[in-house]
Amino acid sequence: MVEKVVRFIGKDVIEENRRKAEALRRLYDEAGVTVLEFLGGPGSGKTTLIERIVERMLKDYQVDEIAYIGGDVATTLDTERIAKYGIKHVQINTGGTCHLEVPHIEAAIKALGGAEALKTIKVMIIENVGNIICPFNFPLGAHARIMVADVAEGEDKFIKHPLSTRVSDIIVINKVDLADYIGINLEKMISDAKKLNPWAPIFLVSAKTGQGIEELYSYLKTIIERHATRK
Ligand SMILES: Nc1nc2c(ncn2[C@@H]2O[C@H](COP(=O)(O)OP(=O)(O)OP(=O)(O)O)[C@@H](O)[C@H]2O)c(=O)[nH]1
Ligand SMILES: [Mg+2]
Repeated sequence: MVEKVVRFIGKDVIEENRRKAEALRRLYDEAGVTVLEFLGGPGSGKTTLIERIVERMLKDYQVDEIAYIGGDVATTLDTERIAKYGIKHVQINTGGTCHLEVPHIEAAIKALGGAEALKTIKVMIIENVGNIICPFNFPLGAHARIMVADVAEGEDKFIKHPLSTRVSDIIVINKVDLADYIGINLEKMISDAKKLNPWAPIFLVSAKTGQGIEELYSYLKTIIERHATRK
């Protein structure tokens, strides 16, 4: 009998989540809901960006057609910010885990009223836990995974996190209003991101001033509308 065994189970857990995420995607598609997932490091501006997007979305969609699932380790702070807009919302507290997994989303959908209620929702926004590594390894079946990196994190963020950059469908460089103050070379950030992921469109935005929000929103709306017509 072997007494000392070191097992690396991470891959199995990731694979299992990936399989479950495919089932979740089928559930979204059957319900006709488009799911947008925002991921990125702590404080990169995910909630602020979602606030700007929801404000814009409310000009095109009914308030009860939009839902938000907020992933956070311990607080309800972000969900409180989004709840102000009157959209459907659920908080998930992971209790320490640095990312959301499929069972978290299944529980959130149940809290929203289950598969039937999902049919009344047109767009479901998921904000993952603030972390630039773990959430990217655990897909949640979203139609678009939006990586939010901010200039204050340093211009090397994409190179340092190539896997996160590669699995993203859309890349947002946020807080561009601060770029000059902290001497960030935006061109370098863009070219690094493009080298790692030539397929993802890159949006330069400031969730604070509103710069670039309309362009990002138009792109997201195209995804939502394209999906709705396939229903
Ligand atoms: N200057 C500037 N500040 C911003 C911008 N976007 C967000 N912030 C600020 O950055 C801080 C963090 O923003 P949040 O939106 O809470 O960041 P987050 O990514 O949701 O944070 P976690 O959920 O904790 O990971 C807040 O003080 C925001 O006001 C921006 O475009 N420019
Ligand atoms: Mg947040």
